[in-house]
Amino acid sequence: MSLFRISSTKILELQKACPTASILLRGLSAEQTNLKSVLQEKIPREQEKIKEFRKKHGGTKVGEVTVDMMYGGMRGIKGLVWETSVLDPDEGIRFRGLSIPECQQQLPKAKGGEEPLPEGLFWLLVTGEIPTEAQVQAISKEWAQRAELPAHVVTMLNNMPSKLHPMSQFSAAVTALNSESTFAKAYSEGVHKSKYWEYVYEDSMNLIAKLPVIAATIYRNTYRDGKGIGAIDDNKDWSANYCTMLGFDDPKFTELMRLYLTIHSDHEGGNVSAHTTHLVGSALSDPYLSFAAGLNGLAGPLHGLANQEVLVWLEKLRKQVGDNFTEDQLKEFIWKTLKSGQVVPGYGHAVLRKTDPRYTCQREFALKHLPNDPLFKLVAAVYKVVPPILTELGKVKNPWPNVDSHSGVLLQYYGLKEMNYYTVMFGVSRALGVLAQLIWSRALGLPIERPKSLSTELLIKQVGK
Ligand code: CMX
Repeated sequence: MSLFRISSTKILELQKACPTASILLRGLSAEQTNLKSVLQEKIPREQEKIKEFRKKHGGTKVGEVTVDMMYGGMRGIKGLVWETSVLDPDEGIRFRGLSIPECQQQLPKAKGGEEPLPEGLFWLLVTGEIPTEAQVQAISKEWAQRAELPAHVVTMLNNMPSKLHPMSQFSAAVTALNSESTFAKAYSEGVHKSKYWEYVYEDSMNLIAKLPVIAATIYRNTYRDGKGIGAIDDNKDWSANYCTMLGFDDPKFTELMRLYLTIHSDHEGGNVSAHTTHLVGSALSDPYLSFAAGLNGLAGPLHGLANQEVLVWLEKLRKQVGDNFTEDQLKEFIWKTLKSGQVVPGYGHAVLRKTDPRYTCQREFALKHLPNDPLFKLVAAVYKVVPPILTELGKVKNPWPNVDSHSGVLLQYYGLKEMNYYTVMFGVSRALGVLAQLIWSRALGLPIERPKSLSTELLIKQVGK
């Protein structure tokens, strides 16, 4: 049944005439396994909706900016539109309206598996709809078929010095992939701007497909014998292929990776990696250049690198207190960290004000699969001791753990011990969110980003008036 040939104008008319039309259309897109075709139908409707909204409410105020906000990292300023997810300070992230437990429940899983497939999460982020199993399988296949790396990127990766941090290798390789950009080529040939999103879509799909190959090559070159990572299997999902290429064959580890790659994907638009990808993309730099810029931001210790920092910190703590520690010993170590002017990695957040649900779901995974692991017991004990201490400090707005506080212990348990590599895995996942948004940013014709800045001198003059 090829109902997808209905024009978008017809669909808009249908929606206006019949309130149940959206449900009907949802039914139609459930039959379509080609993500680009689903988008082709959705984009004109969304463009029209936003046009109407801006016509009516373009001048409506949504907030105010204070001097403290300007000096304080723009906290709380509503200045960006981000379609794929929204972060509530108390409840945590919702991907297109779905919480993490809802995603775990509703997104398709691998045969015999319990955790959601990141392919399904990507479909949800791009379309706003929960995909069918057939749609998820189509994405797995498509990514497997797009995974091959160009020879120059393989050569480049194989010649990286092993002392170069895996995140630097990662962002350099993604930058070099821009030789393959269909967007950059189409732009240089003068493509019409209404077509930008189609090329950004193609680049994004190719990039996501290639990321596990790049990431696994970095792992094996840096920490193993550097021998070939093997071939991508068309019949395996994205996470399973990644695990095999890394050299891990425990099905429980693959399940962990499906969960890991799902929950690290998106955290609305203002965080450093998302905002950077968006900002660079707004200059019409192609998706490879935009995402590589985002990766460089993710590599900062206050952002994604915190998952590496947590493990370094935990190892020091364990070395000092052993496995039969007391709460007082933990407190002493935490205060020592704070008094030496360092942060407790994995705790605090710029937006969240409660325990991160991404922490909670990883804790639940640990309680189910590794309840007696000594490192997990240490992480669980730290969870009791750190929040009251950070609260006592008086200045920390969120004393609760974030996602990075728990990911490393799970990876350690399954034998992926090289903590300098952890942020690369975060990066593979982060691509899903920021590239889903990049497709929409070009589809909606969002302009080059250019907020106004002021000097302190001018600000004093202006406020003093
Ligand atoms: N340990 C010690 N001090 C902390 C702290 C922590 N975990 N979290 C915040 N603070 C301090 C800040 O450094 C700041 O101190 P100064 O005023 O002396 O500079 C003060 O508390 C107020 O900060 P805040 O408003 O609560 O937090 P911010 O929004 O400025 O920063 C974050 C947020 C995440 C950078 C911060 O909590 C932090 O450094 N945490 C540790 C690093 C970490 O886990 N990062 C990962 C975050 C998740 C991710 O992006 O992956």
